[in-house]
Amino acid sequence: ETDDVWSSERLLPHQTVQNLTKWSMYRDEDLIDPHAPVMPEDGEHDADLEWALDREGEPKGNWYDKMYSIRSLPSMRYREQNEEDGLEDMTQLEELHEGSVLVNLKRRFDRDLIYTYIGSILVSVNPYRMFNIYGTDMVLQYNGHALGENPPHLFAIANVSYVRLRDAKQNQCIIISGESGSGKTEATKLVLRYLAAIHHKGNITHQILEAAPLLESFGNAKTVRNDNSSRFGKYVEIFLEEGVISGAITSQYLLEKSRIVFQAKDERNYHIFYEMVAGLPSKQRESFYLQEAETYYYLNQGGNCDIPGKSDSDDFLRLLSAMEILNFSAEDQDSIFRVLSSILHLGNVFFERYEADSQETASVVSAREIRVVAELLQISPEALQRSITFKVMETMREKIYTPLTVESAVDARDAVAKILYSLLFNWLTDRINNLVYPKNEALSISILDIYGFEDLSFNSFEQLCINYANEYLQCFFNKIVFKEEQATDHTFLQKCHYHHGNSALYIKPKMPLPEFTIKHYAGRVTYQVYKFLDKNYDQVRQEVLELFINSKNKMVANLFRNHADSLSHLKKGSSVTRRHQPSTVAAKFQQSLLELEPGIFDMELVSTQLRYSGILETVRIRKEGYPVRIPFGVFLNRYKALLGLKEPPPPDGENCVFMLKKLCPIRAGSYQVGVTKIFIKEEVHQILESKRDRVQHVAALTLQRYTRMF
Ligand code: AOV
Ligand code: MG
Repeated sequence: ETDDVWSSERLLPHQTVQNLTKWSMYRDEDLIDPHAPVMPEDGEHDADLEWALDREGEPKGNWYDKMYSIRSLPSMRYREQNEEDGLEDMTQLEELHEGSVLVNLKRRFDRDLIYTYIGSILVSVNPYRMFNIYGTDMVLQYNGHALGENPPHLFAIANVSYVRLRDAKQNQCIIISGESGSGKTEATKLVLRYLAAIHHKGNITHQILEAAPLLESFGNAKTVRNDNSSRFGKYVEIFLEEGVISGAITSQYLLEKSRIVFQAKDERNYHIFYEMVAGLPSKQRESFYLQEAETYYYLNQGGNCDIPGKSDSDDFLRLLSAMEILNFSAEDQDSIFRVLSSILHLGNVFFERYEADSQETASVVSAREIRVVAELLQISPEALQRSITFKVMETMREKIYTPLTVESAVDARDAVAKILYSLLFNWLTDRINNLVYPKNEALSISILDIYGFEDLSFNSFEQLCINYANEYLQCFFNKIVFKEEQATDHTFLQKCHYHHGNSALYIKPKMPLPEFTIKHYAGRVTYQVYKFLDKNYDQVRQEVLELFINSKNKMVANLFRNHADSLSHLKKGSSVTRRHQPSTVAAKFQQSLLELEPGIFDMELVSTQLRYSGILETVRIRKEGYPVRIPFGVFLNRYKALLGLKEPPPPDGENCVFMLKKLCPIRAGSYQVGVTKIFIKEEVHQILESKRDRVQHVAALTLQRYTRMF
């Protein structure tokens, strides 16, 4: 039954650099209150448990007497571990420094163990080759088991998020961070697949799974770092109703628009263009006047239109089947390919410079392209040509047309291409959301997958945005992980170091160059601000909007009408677009473009990543602090059944400590008692949770036995 959702071949298509991804999981409310208790309230499952234990345990008298110790149950936490495999949980490292963390990760990596925990945070090292660890057998192995019971795996994280959602009735959020190419997007898809395999029902799950590769076709591209690099941020909420997936909402952020009109050396435009050009049946190709990818300026600037190991025509067929599953009508599909084709033709519109009244102006050389674009989009060719060669000023009585220079005309042309594509991308997301939108209110597990940190040979506005997004995420991560841990002077000091070291410094260049440097958490990046463009060119001009609103093509007209509507709700603001000039400071960044092979563990690269991703700090803090803090009442209620109690004892610290000591071997310093909460170490928490899982299992068996008896 689970097999069909696993059959997609889209997984792990191509590879470039090796990297490290860090996983973390938070509850929704952590976004607001980092001090919120980590433990859930007990749910209905405990009622069954109590019922079962009642039959066997027969608790009587005062609560101290009612206990029986279940310490004899084997603790899954201390599952046999092979010493040569290194430590599964780095909070257990005895000596803690960068070297020991690195050695541990490498030792595991060399034995094909790519996942390692830091408490409940998962670190993964991208192997760039597929291991057989994501099959149905693995899904079943991880389903319903606490973190420590199986070797580290992202399925364990996915399972925990589900269990917490169910028990605590709270929304969950999985945040994936790591630099470009580290495996975030693949991880997102694997989590989706895990959830789908276990909690699927009917078509909607299938549609949710197919939406991911569809959006990838339109929002991912080959970069020098990653053959399948996400060029937009994605936040997917998966809604679960009574244990099955009931819908999803995808939010997307900041698609990289400049790529539509410009690609750096060895990069490509969005996959979809190449897939369409390679895969469209010849009849449709002809009706859209399409030729080979190499003939289009918007596709050939990177120098190579192919990606080794990727078949664009096969992927196009897969895209068509995804569109079928997502109910795209033949008309929808036609409109989509029509818009995409028109963008390609638009890119081949060139201009000529001529002088009129001693003013430099642009005239269109490529009359044929203008005609084709106008025909495809069903707009007036004259109006199209005018809109990219003239600026219009409207007075009370008349319109004044001022001719544009060649440079401005190119910008105007590019602006039209960018708006067409980005509106199409938004439309696709909306379309998918409408289809799989949850019908009823339900709890959700969300996954955040953004573009990874980038430091390229030429960093422009896009890199600034991407790195800013990562900076923000890292800051959020710090806030959660480090704020959670204010137990000691030491962690306070760590926090100070951390924040101090990370503050974004603005560094002026020594020479008067049009660039600036920001000291990011992941290192210094110098950005080239070659020129700030006239804000008009990213803000689509009114006459361009009108031109497309009047299109005879329904979809094109709708795209622009909705856009115009939404604009009228927004205040006008300036925006900056990118200029494409060769960098004068490229050389010093060249070394950062590492070409790695599959299966190689680059110590230097991984150690840099360790440093900046705050992993070492995380291990230290998790190890030394008390990351789990539970209100007395919640603690006693949650674990009461482990001691055969029906009612929890009065909520105070003393009772918590008593219960804790009964349940696990306690060392000095493995817990602290606060005013309203008990603070415990990660490993103690895991022992408690494992026992609770085990008791629930025993309870289920007991229930079965009773059912059979009657
Ligand atoms: P990213 O999402 O983190 O980069 P991807 O998820 O696209 O990175 O991963 C890049 C490549 O690494 C994939 O195309 C696979 O070839 C390989 N890969 C990823 N995860 C695994 C895995 N678990 N096992 C084997 N190979 C893997 V970016 O989107 O660029 O930040 O903006
Ligand atoms: Mg990605």
